[in-house]
Amino acid sequence: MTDVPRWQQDLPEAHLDAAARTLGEAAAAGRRIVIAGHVNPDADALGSVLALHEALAGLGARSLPVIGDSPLSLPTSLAWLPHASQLAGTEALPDPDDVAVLVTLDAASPDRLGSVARLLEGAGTVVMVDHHASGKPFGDLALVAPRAASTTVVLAALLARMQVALTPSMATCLYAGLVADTGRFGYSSSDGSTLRLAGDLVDAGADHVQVHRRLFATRTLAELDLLAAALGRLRYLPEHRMVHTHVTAEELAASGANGEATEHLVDVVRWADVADLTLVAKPGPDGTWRVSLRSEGGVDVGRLAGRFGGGGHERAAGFTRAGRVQDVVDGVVASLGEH
Ligand SMILES: [Mn+2]
Repeated sequence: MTDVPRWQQDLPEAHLDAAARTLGEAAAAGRRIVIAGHVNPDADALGSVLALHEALAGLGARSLPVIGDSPLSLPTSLAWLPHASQLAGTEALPDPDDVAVLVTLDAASPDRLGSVARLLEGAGTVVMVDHHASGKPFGDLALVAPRAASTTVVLAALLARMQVALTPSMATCLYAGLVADTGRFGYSSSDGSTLRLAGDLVDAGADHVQVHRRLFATRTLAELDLLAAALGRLRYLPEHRMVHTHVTAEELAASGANGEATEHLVDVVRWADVADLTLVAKPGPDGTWRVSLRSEGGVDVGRLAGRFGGGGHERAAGFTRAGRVQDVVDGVVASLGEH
């Protein structure tokens, strides 16, 4: 085996061991383990939750995979993942006293857990598994590795530590999170260890063809209409090499799409050859804008988003803000000028 991957250098071995032991013991005793991903789940959150659920149920735990959204609605690109139908929403949350272990996945802060956050107080042990640099570790045991390309990377190491043999369905879930969060291995967060893990997952039976087709190569006509609307109002600010656009609430409603259709919008807009910085604003609840930022390296958008109460990574981040969309863009531009 090669050297310890760079991401794992940030994660104390003792934490991995302690988490593996806590989960193994609770599972062997048939205790209740709640596994929660962040609200409005992406492939990394969902893939992590479902893979760990299968592993722990297989070890004997009363495992409950949850997302703290109410109502819970999964994007069609992810709803096909193995065990997704077992996912519970807010209504199925057990009494906190009945929870031996709560595992949170891909959630950088308690508020990202939605209604599941109320279990943080009463649960026996809280294990946090995440890879966001912007988060504040919480819980009893934090497995946070900012240089890990995805939460599924950290989880795969934890499962290995627990000596769980990966099934094809676990591998598919882990692979989905890995390939999505790495931009199909195109971001700088990937290194040799990332690609070796991908190889191991495919060897374990991950259905990488299906993951690719469902996540990246299937869109409804309505979603393509939405994309056309966004690209139709693309603007370029040469002084900041910044490209920005937005979609309106009316367009979003007309597309019949949930958040999923707009999830990848920013990754198309950033194709602009002149774009060092990309901003896409999407309508959120109560007249807010959900702003996605992407950087090609010159600007740390995680810090930029932080100034507006958001967060994320150096090259991919976001924040939510109320007001007119032009004011949101102007605010970001003004903030760039200050640095
Ligand atoms: Mn992630």
